This record gives sequence, C-alpha cells and structure tokens, in this order.
Amino acid sequence: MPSFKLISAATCPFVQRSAITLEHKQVPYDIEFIDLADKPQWFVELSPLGKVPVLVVRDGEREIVLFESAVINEYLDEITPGSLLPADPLLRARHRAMIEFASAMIADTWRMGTASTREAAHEHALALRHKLTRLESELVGPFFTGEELSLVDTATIPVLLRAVWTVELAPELAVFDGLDKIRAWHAAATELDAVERSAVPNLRELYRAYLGDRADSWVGSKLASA
Ligand SMILES: N[C@@H](CCC(=O)N[C@@H](CS)C(=O)NCC(=O)O)C(=O)O
Repeated sequence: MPSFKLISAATCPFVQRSAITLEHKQVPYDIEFIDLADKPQWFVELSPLGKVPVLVVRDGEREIVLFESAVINEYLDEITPGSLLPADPLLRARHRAMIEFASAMIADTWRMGTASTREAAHEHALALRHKLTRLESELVGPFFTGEELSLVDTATIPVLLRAVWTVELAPELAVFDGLDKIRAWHAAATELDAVERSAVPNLRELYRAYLGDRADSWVGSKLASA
C-alpha cells in the first residue's frame, strides 16, 4: 500500500469528502493543514489549481500528487477492498453524476451562508432545496443506496452537515422542511465514526465562526444574536 498525505483546510467540504473516504476505507494517512488565505509557497507549487484537497501519494520510487476530491476518492476506492461505486457501468456513471450534483449543492450552501442580504440567502436556500428535493426522491435511505455507504454519500455528507449548521443559524431558510429522508440521511451520517474522524473536533464552531467573521454575511450576522 502506498503512503498518503492529505493537504487540508479545516473547514473545506471538499477535503472532508476525501477524509471520510480515507476513514471509511481505513486507509492510514498523514494530514497537513494550510491556511487558504495565506497559501504556503510549497503548496502553490504542489497544487495545480491551488486548491485543497491534495493527496500526495508515495508509491515506492514514485511520488504522485492527486487533486480534485472526486478523483482522489475514486482512486482510494479502487485500491482498497469493497467498492463504493456500483459494478454496473450505467449506474456507476449515474453515481459519478450525482457526485457532481453534490458539488453544485456545496456551491449553493456556500452562497446561502455568505450572501449579504436576506433575499439572496433565501434565493440560494431555494436552489439548494430544489436539489435536495430531487435527491429525496432518489435516495433509498438511510444512505444513498441503502445501508451501505457509497461515494455519493462521502461526497454529499459534508454539504448536509454545513447546510444544517447554516439553517440552525437562520431557521427561516427552511431548507429541510418536509424532506424527511434527507434529514434521516444527515442523522445517520452524524452517527458514523468515519464522519467524526474526518474532521477537526470543533468543525461546527469553526464553520459558524467563518460565517460570523464575514462582515457581509447575512447568516453570519445571526451569530451575534444567537
Ligand atoms: N473541485 C474541487 C474543489 C476544491 C475547492 O474548491 N477547494 C477550496 C476550499 S473548500 C479551495 O481550495 N479554494 C482555494 C482557492 O480557490 O484559492 C474538488 O472537488 O476538490
């Protein structure tokens, strides 16, 4: 087995996707946190897009730098027992598409949390809710395909966590109202050891503080009155 080093930023949902996959597949790894607001020069040279996650893979003589969470996760899945993607090529393609769909939800969630006005936050909340409503009709429960975790789960759980933390601050955004299977998905995810170990222990507080520190965030402004 190669050795792995995950380059992380503590609150990044894309990093958490890979960390959940590493933890769930019980792959040993080192982790190094960087400050994205002040990227170290070695990281700028290492990361082709200047983004986290980056997975540095040392395999014998080779050192290969992987980037893009979906690519990292598929690689980790391929080199470990028990696939987190369906065997059928058509379903596998559908799962890859749903992982991309989860990326769009990460964008909605970030925009909802950082929007400067109530109206804009509601607009992004609605966009997120539309996507979650689609998912509600497709997901088996408690996880995407049933009892077992899939790569769609490892890609979606980080956004479910952050969306819930955002709505805790501004319940009027009503993202999850009536979406009982999505709520159950979130609840099941929070019970997983792999999810707990994938993040720094105070991630919820860090995420809230990140929103609160943004002077222009309407959701963040709720922290002052929370
Ligand atoms: N498509 C990428 C997105 C990664 C991404 O956007 N990471 C953010 C942090 S959450 C980042 O590194 N941003 C730094 C920058 O854009 O300068 C993936 O799935 O890995």
